[in-house]
Amino acid sequence: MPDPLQLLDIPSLLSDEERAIQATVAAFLADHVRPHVASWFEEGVLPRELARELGKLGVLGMHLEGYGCAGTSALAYGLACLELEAADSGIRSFVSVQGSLSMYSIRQYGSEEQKQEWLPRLAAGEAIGCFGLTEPDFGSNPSGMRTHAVRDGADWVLNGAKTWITNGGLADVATVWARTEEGFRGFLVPRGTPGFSTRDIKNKLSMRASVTSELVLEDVRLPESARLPLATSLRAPLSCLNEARFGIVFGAVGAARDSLQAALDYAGTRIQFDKPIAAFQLTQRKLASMSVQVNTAMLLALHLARLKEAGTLKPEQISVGKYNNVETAIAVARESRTILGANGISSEYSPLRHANNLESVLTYEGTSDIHLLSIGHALTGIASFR
Ligand code: TGC
Ligand code: FAD
Repeated sequence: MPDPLQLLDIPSLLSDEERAIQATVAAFLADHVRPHVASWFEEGVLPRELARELGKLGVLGMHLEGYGCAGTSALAYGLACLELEAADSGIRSFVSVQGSLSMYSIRQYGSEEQKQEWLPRLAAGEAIGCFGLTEPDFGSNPSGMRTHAVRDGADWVLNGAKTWITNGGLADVATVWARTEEGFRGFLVPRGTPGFSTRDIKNKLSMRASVTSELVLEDVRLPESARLPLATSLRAPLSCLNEARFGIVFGAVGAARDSLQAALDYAGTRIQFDKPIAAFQLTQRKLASMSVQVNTAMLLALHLARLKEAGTLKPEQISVGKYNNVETAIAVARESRTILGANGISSEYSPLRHANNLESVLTYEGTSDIHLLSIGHALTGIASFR
């Protein structure tokens, strides 16, 4: 079956280098992830060894400059996210959190010593990072966070709890956001620091090939050198979210493309009433409508990547992409699953796994409601979050 994105000849809009990076990531996933990911999803695991393999592939912090990072274009990073999420949202989420939240927070707001200590190991997948912003009582509204850090002589003492933290139970270093008397600040908390513990969240019906955890901080004592020196307000963590949300704009296209591809393959071979079901007009209507949605979502992603490369991409434009592409992807995944009939509920086929994962993607990195409010704010000049 042809790549559904060939319908509008979208690959012709990419450079040779961008196409080569996308193909390399897709080939890695075909060998190392796709054969196993349905069982990882069923078992609710993500093998830690995958981190080093992704490090060797060069996708961890690939859009960052220096310190062992590849320094690729924003579009190349987006295309990698697309392929990663076409395999499973959990794999893209691992890479997003490592590169765009953990590494980006250190690259952008860290000291030279912090960058030297962590970035090369995180880029190689020798160390794993996580990013703790959400708390049990403060998700969409991180400005209410209770986790706090208090100066004690030359040290800081942190208390509080974070929840729903991707990679939390795997992480060697956590970027933890806390309120202080001086404003919001970020801290690097290494695994093993006394008073710092993690507990994995089980029984997820979505994003199962991903580790999601609580972080608990009980009188965690850290030196001043553990604070991210350039992070001086909530603007710092929110700017990290822009990076991860950008990757999701592309990742969602990957989950949708893979779902459509599964439906196209199935419809071409499944015979009912003596014909392949692809021959029925109602099936073709579904396939055609889904391919329009996947291709237009991809054009939006490409446009945002070009704005990012030009240095003009605004948060509300990322909101347009995150909102539209995730809502589109979940609709496509659900529609694809209907074409597969009973087989559509089996883990042998990807669409329902994608749809289940996308329930998390709809919620994290700003719910669809929050992104609509960001767009509304940009249109009207009136913030209506609170
Ligand atoms: P507000 O007063 O609007 O903003 C505080 C300061 O931050 C600035 N700012 C931004 N800066 C850069 N990028 C953005 N997207 C920004 N949004 C706001 C703002 O200009 C201000 O700066 P300054 O200098 O004036 O102080 O803050 P607010 O409290 O009213 O909240 C605004 C709101 C609701 C949009 C924000 O809180 C929000 O985005 N909430 C959603 C929370 C969220 O997305 N959490 C995600 C946690 S991480 C995660 O989910 C990882 S999932 C795994 C994966 O990625 O794969
Ligand atoms: P709430 O904020 O309680 O929202 C509940 C509902 O109310 C939603 O429908 C929301 O849209 C709506 N709502 C809230 N405020 C408004 C408003 N002003 N107007 C209209 N509607 C509103 N967080 C991290 O910090 N790091 C991570 O690595 C991370 N990984 C995650 C991984 C997974 C699998 C999941 C599911 C979540 C993860 N999160 C992470 C948390 C995620 O960012 C939050 O779940 C998200 O920000 C929403 O917060 P909440 O779940 O508390 O929902």
